[in-house]
Amino acid sequence: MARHLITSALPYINGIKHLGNMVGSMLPADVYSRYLRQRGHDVLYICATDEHGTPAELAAKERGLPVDVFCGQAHDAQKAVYDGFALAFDYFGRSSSAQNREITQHFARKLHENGFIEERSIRQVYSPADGRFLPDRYVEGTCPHCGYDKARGDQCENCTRVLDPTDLINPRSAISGSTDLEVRETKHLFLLQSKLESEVREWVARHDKDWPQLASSIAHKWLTEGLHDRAITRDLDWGVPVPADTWPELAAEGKVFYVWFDAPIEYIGATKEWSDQDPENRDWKSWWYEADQGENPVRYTEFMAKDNVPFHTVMFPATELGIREPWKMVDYVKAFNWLTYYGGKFSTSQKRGVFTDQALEILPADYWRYFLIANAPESDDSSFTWEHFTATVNKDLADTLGNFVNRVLSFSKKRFGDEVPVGGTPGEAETRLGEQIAELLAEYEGHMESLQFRKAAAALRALWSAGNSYLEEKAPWLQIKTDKDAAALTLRTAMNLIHLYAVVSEPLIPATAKAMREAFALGDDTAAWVTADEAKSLTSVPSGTAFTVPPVLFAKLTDEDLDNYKTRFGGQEQ
Ligand code: B3M
Ligand code: ZN
Repeated sequence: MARHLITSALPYINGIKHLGNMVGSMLPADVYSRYLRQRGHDVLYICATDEHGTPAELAAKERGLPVDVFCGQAHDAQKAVYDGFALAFDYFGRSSSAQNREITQHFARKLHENGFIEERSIRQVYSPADGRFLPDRYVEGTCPHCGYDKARGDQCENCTRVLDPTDLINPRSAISGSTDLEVRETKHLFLLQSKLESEVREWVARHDKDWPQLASSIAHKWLTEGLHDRAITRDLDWGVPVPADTWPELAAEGKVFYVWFDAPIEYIGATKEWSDQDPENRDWKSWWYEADQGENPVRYTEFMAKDNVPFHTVMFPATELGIREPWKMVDYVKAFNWLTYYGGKFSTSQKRGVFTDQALEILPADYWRYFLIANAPESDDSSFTWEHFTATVNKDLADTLGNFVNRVLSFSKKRFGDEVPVGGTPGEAETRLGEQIAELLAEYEGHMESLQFRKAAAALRALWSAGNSYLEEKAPWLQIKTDKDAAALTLRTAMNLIHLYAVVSEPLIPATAKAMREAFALGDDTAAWVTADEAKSLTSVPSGTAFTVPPVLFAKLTDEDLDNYKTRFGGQEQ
Protein backbone atom coordinates (compact mmCIF):
# COMPACT_ATOMS: atom_id res chain seq x y z
CA MET A 1 0.00 0.00 0.00
CA ALA A 2 1.22 3.46 -0.82
CA ARG A 3 1.78 6.06 1.84
CA HIS A 4 0.42 9.52 1.11
CA LEU A 5 2.48 12.56 2.01
CA ILE A 6 0.44 15.75 1.70
CA THR A 7 1.55 19.32 2.18
CA SER A 8 -0.16 22.65 1.67
CA ALA A 9 1.76 25.87 0.98
CA LEU A 10 3.01 27.32 4.23
CA PRO A 11 0.96 30.35 5.27
CA TYR A 12 3.17 33.35 5.82
CA ILE A 13 3.40 34.48 9.42
CA ASN A 14 2.57 38.16 9.13
CA GLY A 15 -1.21 37.97 9.46
CA ILE A 16 -4.42 35.94 9.58
CA LYS A 17 -5.24 34.57 6.13
CA HIS A 18 -8.38 35.28 4.11
CA LEU A 19 -10.80 32.79 2.59
CA GLY A 20 -8.91 32.89 -0.72
CA ASN A 21 -5.79 31.55 0.98
CA MET A 22 -7.83 28.88 2.72
CA VAL A 23 -9.47 27.50 -0.43
CA GLY A 24 -6.24 27.65 -2.43
CA SER A 25 -4.19 25.34 -0.24
CA MET A 26 -5.04 24.16 3.28
CA LEU A 27 -8.73 23.33 2.96
CA PRO A 28 -8.54 21.10 -0.14
CA ALA A 29 -5.43 19.43 1.31
CA ASP A 30 -7.43 18.67 4.45
CA VAL A 31 -10.40 17.34 2.48
CA TYR A 32 -8.12 15.10 0.44
CA SER A 33 -6.25 13.87 3.54
CA ARG A 34 -9.47 13.09 5.33
CA TYR A 35 -10.79 11.22 2.32
CA LEU A 36 -7.64 9.12 1.96
CA ARG A 37 -7.57 8.32 5.68
CA GLN A 38 -11.17 7.17 5.50
CA ARG A 39 -10.27 4.93 2.59
CA GLY A 40 -7.68 3.27 4.80
CA HIS A 41 -4.49 4.89 3.50
CA ASP A 42 -1.50 5.82 5.58
CA VAL A 43 -1.56 9.62 5.35
CA LEU A 44 0.76 12.30 6.68
CA TYR A 45 -0.53 15.86 6.25
CA ILE A 46 2.08 18.46 7.11
CA CYS A 47 1.91 22.23 7.15
CA ALA A 48 3.64 25.06 9.05
CA THR A 49 3.94 28.79 9.33
CA ASP A 50 6.50 30.39 7.03
CA GLU A 51 8.25 32.70 9.47
CA HIS A 52 11.42 34.23 8.05
CA GLY A 53 12.00 37.27 5.88
CA THR A 54 11.55 41.02 5.96
CA PRO A 55 7.73 41.16 6.21
CA ALA A 56 7.93 39.19 9.48
CA GLU A 57 10.58 41.56 10.81
CA LEU A 58 8.50 44.58 9.89
CA ALA A 59 5.28 43.17 11.31
CA ALA A 60 7.10 42.52 14.60
CA LYS A 61 8.53 46.02 14.59
CA GLU A 62 5.10 47.51 14.02
CA ARG A 63 3.87 45.75 17.13
CA GLY A 64 6.95 46.60 19.13
CA LEU A 65 7.83 42.94 19.70
CA PRO A 66 11.04 40.98 19.21
CA VAL A 67 10.58 39.03 16.00
CA ASP A 68 10.74 35.59 17.67
CA VAL A 69 8.10 36.59 20.20
CA PHE A 70 5.90 38.01 17.44
CA CYS A 71 6.23 34.83 15.38
CA GLY A 72 5.37 32.64 18.36
CA GLN A 73 2.18 34.58 18.99
CA ALA A 74 1.25 34.82 15.33
CA HIS A 75 1.80 31.08 14.89
CA ASP A 76 -0.56 30.31 17.77
CA ALA A 77 -3.16 32.73 16.42
CA GLN A 78 -3.10 31.09 12.98
CA LYS A 79 -3.17 27.61 14.47
CA ALA A 80 -6.28 28.50 16.52
CA VAL A 81 -8.11 29.55 13.35
CA TYR A 82 -7.09 26.35 11.54
CA ASP A 83 -8.33 24.31 14.48
CA GLY A 84 -11.59 26.23 14.16
CA PHE A 85 -11.76 25.21 10.49
CA ALA A 86 -11.19 21.60 11.60
CA LEU A 87 -8.01 21.27 9.55
CA ALA A 88 -6.68 17.90 10.65
CA PHE A 89 -2.95 18.38 10.15
CA ASP A 90 -0.79 15.60 11.42
CA TYR A 91 1.54 18.42 12.32
CA PHE A 92 1.55 22.19 11.98
CA GLY A 93 5.13 23.33 12.42
CA ARG A 94 7.25 26.46 12.27
CA SER A 95 9.90 27.24 9.70
CA SER A 96 11.95 28.92 12.43
CA SER A 97 12.42 25.55 14.16
CA ALA A 98 15.81 24.04 14.99
CA GLN A 99 14.89 21.10 12.77
CA ASN A 100 14.44 23.32 9.74
CA ARG A 101 17.69 25.14 10.49
CA GLU A 102 19.57 21.86 10.60
CA ILE A 103 18.12 20.48 7.36
CA THR A 104 18.41 23.80 5.51
CA GLN A 105 22.08 24.06 6.45
CA HIS A 106 22.65 20.47 5.40
CA PHE A 107 21.07 21.14 2.00
CA ALA A 108 23.23 24.23 1.52
CA ARG A 109 26.41 22.33 2.40
CA LYS A 110 25.52 19.59 -0.06
CA LEU A 111 24.78 22.06 -2.84
CA HIS A 112 28.14 23.66 -2.13
CA GLU A 113 30.00 20.32 -2.16
CA ASN A 114 28.38 19.52 -5.49
CA GLY A 115 29.47 22.80 -7.04
CA PHE A 116 26.07 24.47 -7.20
CA ILE A 117 26.76 27.38 -4.85
CA GLU A 118 29.04 30.29 -5.52
CA GLU A 119 29.93 33.42 -3.54
CA ARG A 120 29.39 36.62 -5.46
CA SER A 121 29.70 40.29 -4.58
CA ILE A 122 26.72 42.45 -5.31
CA ARG A 123 25.96 46.12 -4.79
CA GLN A 124 23.00 46.75 -2.56
CA VAL A 125 21.30 49.72 -1.02
CA TYR A 126 22.31 50.30 2.61
CA SER A 127 20.44 52.60 4.98
CA PRO A 128 22.61 53.89 7.84
CA ALA A 129 19.51 55.29 9.58
CA ASP A 130 17.90 51.83 9.60
CA GLY A 131 21.22 50.12 10.25
CA ARG A 132 20.55 47.57 7.49
CA PHE A 133 20.64 46.68 3.85
CA LEU A 134 17.31 47.27 2.20
CA PRO A 135 15.71 44.59 0.05
CA ASP A 136 14.72 46.02 -3.34
CA ARG A 137 11.09 46.44 -2.48
CA TYR A 138 11.89 48.44 0.64
CA VAL A 139 13.47 51.18 -1.40
CA GLU A 140 10.85 53.64 -2.65
CA GLY A 141 11.10 56.59 -4.98
CA THR A 142 9.93 58.17 -8.20
CA CYS A 143 9.64 55.97 -11.29
CA PRO A 144 12.01 57.18 -14.04
CA HIS A 145 9.53 56.00 -16.67
CA CYS A 146 6.17 57.37 -15.57
CA GLY A 147 6.94 59.70 -12.68
CA TYR A 148 4.83 57.74 -10.14
CA ASP A 149 6.23 58.79 -6.77
CA LYS A 150 5.64 55.57 -4.81
CA ALA A 151 7.46 53.17 -7.11
CA ARG A 152 9.21 50.29 -5.37
CA GLY A 153 12.78 49.28 -6.02
CA ASP A 154 11.72 46.04 -7.69
CA GLN A 155 8.81 47.30 -9.78
CA CYS A 156 6.66 50.33 -10.47
CA GLU A 157 3.10 49.52 -9.51
CA ASN A 158 1.78 52.23 -11.79
CA CYS A 159 3.42 51.37 -15.12
CA THR A 160 4.42 47.79 -14.09
CA ARG A 161 8.00 48.25 -15.34
CA VAL A 162 10.61 46.17 -13.59
CA LEU A 163 13.11 48.37 -11.82
CA ASP A 164 16.41 48.28 -10.03
CA PRO A 165 16.55 50.35 -6.82
CA THR A 166 19.30 52.47 -8.34
CA ASP A 167 16.89 53.50 -11.14
CA LEU A 168 14.65 55.37 -8.72
CA ILE A 169 14.69 59.15 -8.54
CA ASN A 170 14.85 60.49 -4.96
CA PRO A 171 15.12 57.05 -3.39
CA ARG A 172 14.15 56.63 0.27
CA SER A 173 13.85 53.83 2.77
CA ALA A 174 10.32 52.41 2.88
CA ILE A 175 10.97 51.48 6.50
CA SER A 176 12.11 54.78 8.02
CA GLY A 177 11.66 57.17 5.11
CA SER A 178 15.34 58.09 5.35
CA THR A 179 16.83 59.49 2.14
CA ASP A 180 20.37 58.99 3.37
CA LEU A 181 21.00 55.84 1.34
CA GLU A 182 24.23 54.44 0.01
CA VAL A 183 25.13 51.57 -2.26
CA ARG A 184 27.46 49.10 -0.59
CA GLU A 185 29.23 46.04 -1.79
CA THR A 186 28.09 42.86 -0.01
CA LYS A 187 28.79 39.18 -0.57
CA HIS A 188 26.04 36.61 -1.06
CA LEU A 189 25.63 32.96 -1.89
CA PHE A 190 24.20 32.22 -5.31
CA LEU A 191 22.50 29.00 -6.25
CA LEU A 192 23.69 28.10 -9.73
CA GLN A 193 20.32 27.13 -11.08
CA SER A 194 21.54 27.58 -14.65
CA LYS A 195 23.72 24.49 -14.17
CA LEU A 196 20.66 22.50 -13.10
CA GLU A 197 18.34 23.70 -15.82
CA SER A 198 18.46 20.68 -18.08
CA GLU A 199 17.96 18.30 -15.16
CA VAL A 200 14.92 20.27 -14.00
CA ARG A 201 13.58 20.26 -17.53
CA GLU A 202 13.86 16.48 -17.72
CA TRP A 203 12.37 16.02 -14.30
CA VAL A 204 9.34 18.18 -15.17
CA ALA A 205 8.90 16.32 -18.46
CA ARG A 206 8.85 13.02 -16.59
CA HIS A 207 6.33 14.22 -14.00
CA ASP A 208 3.96 16.85 -15.32
CA LYS A 209 1.90 14.59 -17.58
CA ASP A 210 -0.73 13.96 -14.96
CA TRP A 211 -0.48 17.35 -13.25
CA PRO A 212 -3.38 19.74 -13.68
CA GLN A 213 -2.97 21.99 -16.70
CA LEU A 214 -2.53 25.04 -14.46
CA ALA A 215 0.54 23.64 -12.69
CA SER A 216 2.20 22.26 -15.76
CA SER A 217 1.66 25.39 -17.88
CA ILE A 218 3.23 27.59 -15.19
CA ALA A 219 6.21 25.24 -14.87
CA HIS A 220 6.73 25.35 -18.63
CA LYS A 221 6.46 29.10 -18.78
CA TRP A 222 9.26 29.38 -16.22
CA LEU A 223 11.40 26.84 -17.98
CA THR A 224 10.98 28.72 -21.25
CA GLU A 225 12.31 31.84 -19.61
CA GLY A 226 15.29 29.84 -18.41
CA LEU A 227 16.64 29.16 -14.95
CA HIS A 228 18.86 31.92 -13.66
CA ASP A 229 21.32 31.79 -10.82
CA ARG A 230 19.81 33.42 -7.78
CA ALA A 231 20.95 34.87 -4.50
CA ILE A 232 19.89 32.59 -1.67
CA THR A 233 21.17 34.68 1.24
CA ARG A 234 20.16 38.03 2.71
CA ASP A 235 21.53 40.59 5.14
CA LEU A 236 18.88 40.17 7.81
CA ASP A 237 18.83 39.32 11.50
CA TRP A 238 16.01 36.82 11.25
CA GLY A 239 16.47 33.62 9.29
CA VAL A 240 18.45 30.40 9.08
CA PRO A 241 22.09 31.41 9.56
CA VAL A 242 24.64 30.52 6.91
CA PRO A 243 26.65 27.66 8.47
CA ALA A 244 30.00 28.88 9.83
CA ASP A 245 31.80 25.62 9.07
CA THR A 246 31.27 26.14 5.36
CA TRP A 247 31.22 29.94 4.98
CA PRO A 248 32.99 31.42 8.04
CA GLU A 249 33.24 34.89 6.61
CA LEU A 250 29.58 35.19 5.59
CA ALA A 251 28.47 33.63 8.85
CA ALA A 252 30.53 36.20 10.78
CA GLU A 253 28.77 38.95 8.84
CA GLY A 254 25.46 37.50 10.03
CA LYS A 255 24.05 36.42 6.66
CA VAL A 256 20.94 34.28 6.67
CA PHE A 257 19.26 32.25 3.94
CA TYR A 258 16.56 33.86 1.86
CA VAL A 259 13.07 32.93 3.08
CA TRP A 260 12.16 31.14 -0.15
CA PHE A 261 15.23 28.94 0.25
CA ASP A 262 14.30 27.58 3.67
CA ALA A 263 10.46 27.66 3.34
CA PRO A 264 10.01 24.57 1.13
CA ILE A 265 12.63 22.73 3.15
CA GLU A 266 10.31 23.24 6.12
CA TYR A 267 8.00 20.60 4.66
CA ILE A 268 10.77 18.23 5.68
CA GLY A 269 11.66 20.25 8.79
CA ALA A 270 8.09 20.12 10.06
CA THR A 271 7.98 16.37 9.49
CA LYS A 272 11.03 16.10 11.72
CA GLU A 273 9.36 18.36 14.31
CA TRP A 274 6.44 15.92 14.26
CA SER A 275 8.75 12.94 14.55
CA ASP A 276 10.83 14.44 17.36
CA GLN A 277 7.70 14.64 19.52
CA ASP A 278 7.39 10.86 19.52
CA PRO A 279 10.59 9.38 18.11
CA GLU A 280 9.70 5.82 19.16
CA ASN A 281 6.70 5.73 16.87
CA ARG A 282 7.39 8.27 14.17
CA ASP A 283 10.07 8.15 11.53
CA TRP A 284 10.30 11.43 9.64
CA LYS A 285 13.11 10.24 7.43
CA SER A 286 11.18 7.29 6.06
CA TRP A 287 8.71 9.80 4.56
CA TRP A 288 11.39 11.81 2.81
CA TYR A 289 14.58 9.88 2.28
CA GLU A 290 14.68 6.98 -0.17
CA ALA A 291 10.92 7.13 0.17
CA ASP A 292 10.29 5.97 -3.41
CA GLN A 293 11.66 2.58 -2.48
CA GLY A 294 10.54 -0.28 -0.30
CA GLU A 295 7.18 -1.85 0.32
CA ASN A 296 5.29 1.34 1.06
CA PRO A 297 6.53 3.96 -1.36
CA VAL A 298 5.44 7.51 -0.67
CA ARG A 299 3.19 9.40 -3.04
CA TYR A 300 3.68 13.11 -2.44
CA THR A 301 0.93 15.63 -3.28
CA GLU A 302 1.35 19.39 -2.83
CA PHE A 303 -1.44 21.99 -2.66
CA MET A 304 -0.92 25.64 -3.49
CA ALA A 305 -2.23 28.75 -5.21
CA LYS A 306 -0.86 29.54 -8.64
CA ASP A 307 1.62 32.20 -7.53
CA ASN A 308 3.52 29.56 -5.58
CA VAL A 309 3.75 27.10 -8.45
CA PRO A 310 7.12 28.27 -9.89
CA PHE A 311 8.81 27.73 -6.54
CA HIS A 312 7.44 24.21 -6.21
CA THR A 313 7.77 22.97 -9.78
CA VAL A 314 11.05 24.57 -10.80
CA MET A 315 13.06 26.23 -8.02
CA PHE A 316 12.68 23.76 -5.17
CA PRO A 317 13.10 20.79 -7.53
CA ALA A 318 16.37 22.41 -8.71
CA THR A 319 17.52 22.57 -5.09
CA GLU A 320 16.55 18.97 -4.43
CA LEU A 321 18.21 17.73 -7.62
CA GLY A 322 21.42 19.58 -6.79
CA ILE A 323 21.76 17.93 -3.41
CA ARG A 324 22.50 14.56 -5.00
CA GLU A 325 20.79 12.71 -2.21
CA PRO A 326 17.56 10.74 -2.64
CA TRP A 327 15.12 13.17 -1.00
CA LYS A 328 11.49 12.75 -1.98
CA MET A 329 10.31 15.06 -4.75
CA VAL A 330 6.72 15.99 -5.47
CA ASP A 331 4.55 13.62 -7.52
CA TYR A 332 1.43 15.70 -7.98
CA VAL A 333 1.01 19.47 -7.82
CA LYS A 334 -2.56 20.58 -7.21
CA ALA A 335 -2.67 24.26 -8.08
CA PHE A 336 -5.52 26.74 -7.67
CA ASN A 337 -6.55 29.96 -9.33
CA TRP A 338 -7.78 32.92 -7.29
CA LEU A 339 -10.94 33.20 -5.31
CA THR A 340 -11.98 36.81 -5.85
CA TYR A 341 -14.17 38.99 -3.69
CA TYR A 342 -16.91 40.40 -5.92
CA GLY A 343 -14.58 40.03 -8.87
CA GLY A 344 -11.77 41.98 -7.16
CA LYS A 345 -8.76 40.92 -5.18
CA PHE A 346 -8.93 39.66 -1.64
CA SER A 347 -6.22 41.70 -0.04
CA THR A 348 -4.56 41.16 3.30
CA SER A 349 -2.82 44.52 3.25
CA GLN A 350 -5.93 46.45 2.20
CA LYS A 351 -8.23 44.39 4.42
CA ARG A 352 -10.66 43.60 1.65
CA GLY A 353 -12.66 40.41 1.74
CA VAL A 354 -13.36 37.92 4.50
CA PHE A 355 -10.65 36.77 6.85
CA THR A 356 -10.70 33.27 8.23
CA ASP A 357 -11.10 34.38 11.84
CA GLN A 358 -14.03 36.65 10.91
CA ALA A 359 -15.65 33.84 8.93
CA LEU A 360 -15.72 31.67 12.04
CA GLU A 361 -17.22 34.49 14.11
CA ILE A 362 -20.17 34.48 11.72
CA LEU A 363 -20.84 30.80 11.08
CA PRO A 364 -19.37 27.39 11.96
CA ALA A 365 -16.63 25.90 9.81
CA ASP A 366 -18.80 23.43 7.87
CA TYR A 367 -20.73 26.23 6.14
CA TRP A 368 -17.44 27.64 4.83
CA ARG A 369 -15.82 24.32 4.10
CA TYR A 370 -18.70 23.19 1.93
CA PHE A 371 -19.14 26.49 0.10
CA LEU A 372 -15.43 26.91 -0.58
CA ILE A 373 -14.90 23.38 -1.85
CA ALA A 374 -18.05 23.52 -4.00
CA ASN A 375 -16.69 26.72 -5.55
CA ALA A 376 -12.97 25.99 -5.51
CA PRO A 377 -11.15 28.03 -8.18
CA GLU A 378 -9.84 25.01 -10.02
CA SER A 379 -10.13 25.60 -13.74
CA ASP A 380 -10.66 29.34 -13.43
CA ASP A 381 -10.87 32.13 -10.89
CA SER A 382 -14.13 32.06 -8.97
CA SER A 383 -15.86 34.90 -7.23
CA PHE A 384 -17.08 35.05 -3.66
CA THR A 385 -20.24 37.06 -3.17
CA TRP A 386 -22.49 37.08 -0.13
CA GLU A 387 -25.48 36.52 -2.39
CA HIS A 388 -23.96 33.34 -3.77
CA PHE A 389 -22.79 32.20 -0.36
CA THR A 390 -26.17 32.61 1.38
CA ALA A 391 -28.05 31.07 -1.56
CA THR A 392 -25.74 28.03 -1.56
CA VAL A 393 -25.97 27.55 2.19
CA ASN A 394 -29.75 27.74 2.06
CA LYS A 395 -30.23 25.49 -0.90
CA ASP A 396 -27.59 22.80 -0.47
CA LEU A 397 -26.92 22.71 3.24
CA ALA A 398 -30.11 23.88 4.92
CA ASP A 399 -32.69 22.48 2.46
CA THR A 400 -31.14 19.53 0.67
CA LEU A 401 -29.17 18.02 3.54
CA GLY A 402 -30.25 19.57 6.84
CA ASN A 403 -33.96 19.58 6.21
CA PHE A 404 -33.91 16.01 4.90
CA VAL A 405 -32.22 14.75 8.05
CA ASN A 406 -34.52 16.64 10.34
CA ARG A 407 -37.69 15.84 8.51
CA VAL A 408 -37.03 12.12 8.35
CA LEU A 409 -35.94 11.73 11.95
CA SER A 410 -38.61 13.91 13.53
CA PHE A 411 -41.42 12.41 11.49
CA SER A 412 -40.32 8.88 12.31
CA LYS A 413 -39.97 9.73 15.98
CA LYS A 414 -43.44 11.20 16.05
CA ARG A 415 -45.07 8.23 14.33
CA PHE A 416 -42.91 5.28 15.34
CA GLY A 417 -41.02 6.34 18.46
CA ASP A 418 -37.32 6.35 19.29
CA GLU A 419 -36.20 3.40 17.20
CA VAL A 420 -35.67 2.85 13.50
CA PRO A 421 -39.07 1.46 12.45
CA VAL A 422 -39.60 -2.14 11.53
CA GLY A 423 -41.81 -3.35 8.69
CA GLY A 424 -42.13 -3.45 4.91
CA THR A 425 -39.95 -5.20 2.33
CA PRO A 426 -37.67 -3.26 0.00
CA GLY A 427 -39.14 -3.17 -3.49
CA GLU A 428 -38.46 -1.71 -6.88
CA ALA A 429 -38.11 1.90 -5.65
CA GLU A 430 -35.47 0.85 -3.11
CA THR A 431 -33.55 -1.14 -5.72
CA ARG A 432 -33.53 1.85 -8.04
CA LEU A 433 -32.46 4.15 -5.23
CA GLY A 434 -29.67 1.79 -4.18
CA GLU A 435 -28.32 1.61 -7.69
CA GLN A 436 -28.43 5.35 -8.08
CA ILE A 437 -26.66 5.86 -4.76
CA ALA A 438 -23.95 3.35 -5.63
CA GLU A 439 -23.40 5.10 -8.94
CA LEU A 440 -23.19 8.58 -7.41
CA LEU A 441 -20.89 7.28 -4.70
CA ALA A 442 -18.55 5.86 -7.33
CA GLU A 443 -18.61 9.21 -9.08
CA TYR A 444 -17.80 11.02 -5.85
CA GLU A 445 -14.92 8.64 -5.16
CA GLY A 446 -13.57 9.10 -8.68
CA HIS A 447 -13.53 12.89 -8.34
CA MET A 448 -11.84 12.67 -4.96
CA GLU A 449 -9.19 10.29 -6.30
CA SER A 450 -8.47 12.68 -9.15
CA LEU A 451 -8.56 15.73 -6.85
CA GLN A 452 -11.46 17.38 -8.69
CA PHE A 453 -12.94 19.13 -5.70
CA ARG A 454 -15.80 21.05 -7.29
CA LYS A 455 -16.97 17.91 -9.02
CA ALA A 456 -16.63 15.92 -5.82
CA ALA A 457 -18.82 18.46 -4.02
CA ALA A 458 -21.36 18.29 -6.85
CA ALA A 459 -21.50 14.48 -6.60
CA LEU A 460 -21.98 14.72 -2.85
CA ARG A 461 -24.80 17.20 -3.35
CA ALA A 462 -26.35 14.78 -5.88
CA LEU A 463 -26.23 12.05 -3.23
CA TRP A 464 -28.13 14.32 -0.85
CA SER A 465 -30.64 15.21 -3.57
CA ALA A 466 -31.32 11.58 -4.37
CA GLY A 467 -32.59 11.15 -0.82
CA ASN A 468 -34.98 14.06 -1.26
CA SER A 469 -36.34 12.70 -4.52
CA TYR A 470 -36.91 9.30 -2.96
CA LEU A 471 -38.74 10.86 -0.04
CA GLU A 472 -40.94 12.98 -2.30
CA GLU A 473 -41.72 9.96 -4.45
CA LYS A 474 -42.65 7.71 -1.51
CA ALA A 475 -44.30 10.46 0.59
CA PRO A 476 -44.30 8.62 3.94
CA TRP A 477 -46.59 11.31 5.39
CA LEU A 478 -49.26 9.96 3.00
CA GLN A 479 -48.22 6.31 3.20
CA ILE A 480 -48.73 6.36 6.95
CA LYS A 481 -52.43 6.97 6.45
CA THR A 482 -53.00 3.78 4.48
CA ASP A 483 -50.00 1.50 4.90
CA LYS A 484 -47.90 1.77 8.05
CA ASP A 485 -45.39 -0.83 6.89
CA ALA A 486 -44.76 1.05 3.66
CA ALA A 487 -44.11 4.24 5.64
CA ALA A 488 -41.77 2.33 7.96
CA LEU A 489 -39.76 1.02 5.01
CA THR A 490 -39.44 4.48 3.50
CA LEU A 491 -38.28 6.04 6.76
CA ARG A 492 -35.86 3.22 7.52
CA THR A 493 -34.37 3.52 4.04
CA ALA A 494 -34.08 7.31 4.45
CA MET A 495 -32.37 6.82 7.80
CA ASN A 496 -29.88 4.55 6.14
CA LEU A 497 -29.21 7.31 3.66
CA ILE A 498 -28.59 9.70 6.55
CA HIS A 499 -26.03 7.30 7.95
CA LEU A 500 -24.40 6.93 4.55
CA TYR A 501 -24.26 10.73 4.28
CA ALA A 502 -22.65 10.88 7.70
CA VAL A 503 -19.86 8.60 6.56
CA VAL A 504 -19.15 9.99 3.11
CA SER A 505 -19.68 13.71 3.85
CA GLU A 506 -17.00 13.71 6.54
CA PRO A 507 -14.16 15.05 4.37
CA LEU A 508 -16.16 18.19 3.57
CA ILE A 509 -18.29 18.78 6.65
CA PRO A 510 -16.72 16.84 9.53
CA ALA A 511 -18.69 18.35 12.43
CA THR A 512 -22.07 17.83 10.75
CA ALA A 513 -21.06 14.34 9.71
CA LYS A 514 -20.32 13.53 13.33
CA ALA A 515 -23.68 14.90 14.46
CA MET A 516 -25.48 12.79 11.85
CA ARG A 517 -23.57 9.67 12.81
CA GLU A 518 -24.26 10.20 16.49
CA ALA A 519 -27.97 10.35 15.84
CA PHE A 520 -27.90 6.55 15.68
CA ALA A 521 -27.06 4.43 18.69
CA LEU A 522 -25.16 1.83 16.71
CA GLY A 523 -23.07 -0.25 19.11
CA ASP A 524 -19.71 0.08 17.46
CA ASP A 525 -20.04 2.34 14.51
CA THR A 526 -16.58 2.04 13.04
CA ALA A 527 -17.64 2.26 9.39
CA ALA A 528 -14.86 4.22 7.72
CA TRP A 529 -16.46 4.16 4.30
CA VAL A 530 -19.37 2.65 2.40
CA THR A 531 -18.90 -0.19 -0.07
CA ALA A 532 -20.85 -0.38 -3.31
CA ASP A 533 -22.87 -3.29 -1.92
CA GLU A 534 -23.72 -1.38 1.23
CA ALA A 535 -24.76 1.59 -0.88
CA LYS A 536 -27.02 -0.65 -2.92
CA SER A 537 -28.70 -2.41 -0.02
CA LEU A 538 -28.97 0.54 2.40
CA THR A 539 -29.37 -1.69 5.44
CA SER A 540 -26.43 -0.74 7.68
CA VAL A 541 -28.78 0.78 10.23
CA PRO A 542 -31.22 -2.04 11.10
CA SER A 543 -34.72 -1.59 12.42
CA GLY A 544 -34.77 -1.32 16.19
CA THR A 545 -31.69 0.93 16.32
CA ALA A 546 -32.33 3.76 18.78
CA PHE A 547 -31.91 7.25 17.42
CA THR A 548 -32.22 10.87 18.47
CA VAL A 549 -33.14 13.92 16.44
CA PRO A 550 -30.11 16.22 16.27
CA PRO A 551 -30.55 19.99 16.55
CA VAL A 552 -30.99 21.78 13.22
CA LEU A 553 -27.83 21.07 11.24
CA PHE A 554 -27.72 24.26 9.17
CA ALA A 555 -29.52 27.48 9.95
CA LYS A 556 -31.26 29.10 7.04
CA LEU A 557 -29.75 32.51 6.31
CA THR A 558 -32.22 35.36 5.99
CA ASP A 559 -32.27 38.52 3.90
CA GLU A 560 -31.37 40.35 7.05
CA ASP A 561 -28.29 38.16 7.50
CA LEU A 562 -27.31 38.92 3.94
CA ASP A 563 -27.69 42.67 4.51
CA ASN A 564 -25.62 42.47 7.67
CA TYR A 565 -22.78 40.62 5.95
CA LYS A 566 -22.74 43.09 3.11
CA THR A 567 -22.73 46.03 5.46
CA ARG A 568 -19.94 44.61 7.56
CA PHE A 569 -17.68 43.49 4.72
CA GLY A 570 -18.77 45.61 1.77
CA GLY A 571 -20.34 43.92 -1.21
CA GLN A 572 -19.77 46.21 -4.16
CA GLU A 573 -17.91 45.44 -7.33
CA GLN A 574 -14.27 46.39 -6.79
N1 B3M B 1 4.64 31.49 2.34
C1 B3M B 1 3.10 31.65 0.48
C2 B3M B 1 2.86 33.09 0.53
O1 B3M B 1 3.04 33.69 1.58
C3 B3M B 1 4.42 31.20 0.94
C4 B3M B 1 4.43 29.73 0.65
C5 B3M B 1 5.65 29.02 1.03
S1 B3M B 1 5.46 27.37 0.61
C6 B3M B 1 6.95 26.67 0.91
O2 B3M B 1 2.46 33.58 -0.50
ZN1 ZN C 1 6.33 53.75 -13.53
